[in-house]
Amino acid sequence: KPIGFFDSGVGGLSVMKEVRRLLPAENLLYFADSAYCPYGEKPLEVIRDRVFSICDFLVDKGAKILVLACNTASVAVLDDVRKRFSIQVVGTEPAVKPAAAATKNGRVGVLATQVTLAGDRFNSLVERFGEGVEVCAQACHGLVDMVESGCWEGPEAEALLRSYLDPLLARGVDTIILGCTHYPFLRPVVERIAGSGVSVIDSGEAIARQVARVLERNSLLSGGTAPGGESFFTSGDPGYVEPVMRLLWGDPELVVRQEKFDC
Ligand code: DGN
Repeated sequence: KPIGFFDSGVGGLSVMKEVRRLLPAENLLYFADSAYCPYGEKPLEVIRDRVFSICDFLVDKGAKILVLACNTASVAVLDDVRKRFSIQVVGTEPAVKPAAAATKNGRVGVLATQVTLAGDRFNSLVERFGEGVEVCAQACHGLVDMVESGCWEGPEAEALLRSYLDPLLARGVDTIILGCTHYPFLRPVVERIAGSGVSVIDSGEAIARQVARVLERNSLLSGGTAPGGESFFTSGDPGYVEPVMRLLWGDPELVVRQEKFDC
């Protein structure tokens, strides 16, 4: 049985890559809700309906657990999804805890979507783990679209990222959290702009470890030794999504199938 992943678009592949690294024998299913991307500025009810329909689809395909590889969807509807589905659901959240442990000067910057930063879940993360730390949040309009369109380096990416990073760097942050699963694909540019004195942290590895723990606890780990396979789906146009996924996943043969459902 596969692990079901989804994101508003291609960003969740950054999480699925970490899971693939840690759990090579697992079968993986990925759904990119490209027709509705980005979620960052959508009303909560729309996000909830989309997430429910996608999770239904993944469960129908045999998913043994679900991974909401999207901070925005996790902030908005993780509790609702857990109530609705009987299988285990792993969510995503900005890496405030590791960043608070890593910072030396007590100043941390967070890049994420508007919805993620405005949610109670984010505030409670900062309250729980950010004691004594100044957390500077920066909503990054447009970064998701940029990654979706296959632009993750070059002058355009650099200029937009600079406009978000400069205010954080001016406040002296020594640690930057990539609080959206699309942003790890922009990491090289972020690191170049931020310079060597700044650490850049994302949640991918921690989520992969959490996925492994959940599988183990529920006796769901694949017992096989053969490498697992992957299947990819999108609600958008595969002609547009497939080339981007091929590059991000690193497989020129990867096939993306279209799966549409209204809600
Ligand atoms: N990858 C999603 C996240 O982690 O928040 C992006 C959400 C969006 O579509 N804006």
